[in-house]
Amino acid sequence: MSSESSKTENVNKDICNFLLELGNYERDYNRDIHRYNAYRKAAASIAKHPTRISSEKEARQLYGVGVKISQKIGIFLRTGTHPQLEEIRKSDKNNVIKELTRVFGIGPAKADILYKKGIRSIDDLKDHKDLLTSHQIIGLKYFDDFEKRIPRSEIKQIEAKIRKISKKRDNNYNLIICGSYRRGAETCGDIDGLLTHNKFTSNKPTDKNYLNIVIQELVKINLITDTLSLGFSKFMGVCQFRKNLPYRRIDLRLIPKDQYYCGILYFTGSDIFNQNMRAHALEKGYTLNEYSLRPVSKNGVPGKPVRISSEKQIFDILNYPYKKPSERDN
Ligand code: 8DG
Ligand code: CA
Ligand code: CA
Repeated sequence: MSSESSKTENVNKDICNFLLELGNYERDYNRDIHRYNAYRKAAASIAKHPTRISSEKEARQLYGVGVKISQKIGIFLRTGTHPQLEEIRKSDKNNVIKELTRVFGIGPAKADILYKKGIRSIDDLKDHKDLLTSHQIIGLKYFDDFEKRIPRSEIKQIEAKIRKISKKRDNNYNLIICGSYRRGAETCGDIDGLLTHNKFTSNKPTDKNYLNIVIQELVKINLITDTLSLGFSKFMGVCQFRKNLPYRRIDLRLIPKDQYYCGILYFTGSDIFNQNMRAHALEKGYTLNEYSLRPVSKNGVPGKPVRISSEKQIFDILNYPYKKPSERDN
């Protein structure tokens, strides 16, 4: 995710890929999300390092790189590989799980079930759609397209279109695209849109289906082609900007106006950046999530949400150095 979006050339790309491969293995095979995060954090930090790392010691000095990971980097630098990596690459089950989890909607647990049922490849899956949910069948249908990165220019056009259609329906709608797009990436994995409506706030319950209204309009003009899921505040689906262009994964969320800034902060990411900022918030006696920033009392009970009027204000309250979206890789 972050290697594609980095703006300067990464002279330590081989080391990052090595760590990400070990990390993915921990996530997909051992379901160890902590180890996975540790590898990702180290890789993100190394990706930003401007010069070539030449030793274990040098790696150890970087933020987010612990003793064990730096030792592995030392071995990788000396030998060009690592015994653990060789093991992973030899394992048939791991390779199958790696292939099956490339289908959107198939996670490691499902891949494991499919493996046990004898599925060994994407082609096998095509003959056994009965083992898949409707969600996963869509993932399989658009398998090739979903692997393609989305050029920034295309998202920009999709953004303009959704904005125009929703505003035409009701001028109180506002749209912002977050995720890697807002961080300035030249290509993105999917589209993460946040929708607000001037009359929709968290303290005023409503039975008006603000999100569904927009989705229906987008279906009408054939921009949205498939729906994976649609609830009151969250849509997941597929869109196509123009015939002959690839089908793209799109998520749209409706957020109450009063939760707008915590929402865009969260959905802009990166996820590593969010984790770090949330950990910092806790140290400062606050709890931060996609909805709100709340002070935590001494006995651990979160208080009322702070009224927020800009994204920067969240940083200021937490005494956390402000980072522009393009600087939020970790
Ligand atoms: P990409 O799509 O170009 O690969 O990168 P991305 O836009 O950064 O990733 P994403 O998976 O689409 O997630 C969008 C944002 O949502 C992400 O930047 C930060 C936030 N987010 C978290 N944790 C998680 C999580 O566990 N899953 C997802 N989907 N998003 C998360 O902070
Ligand atoms: Ca995204
Ligand atoms: Ca997304």
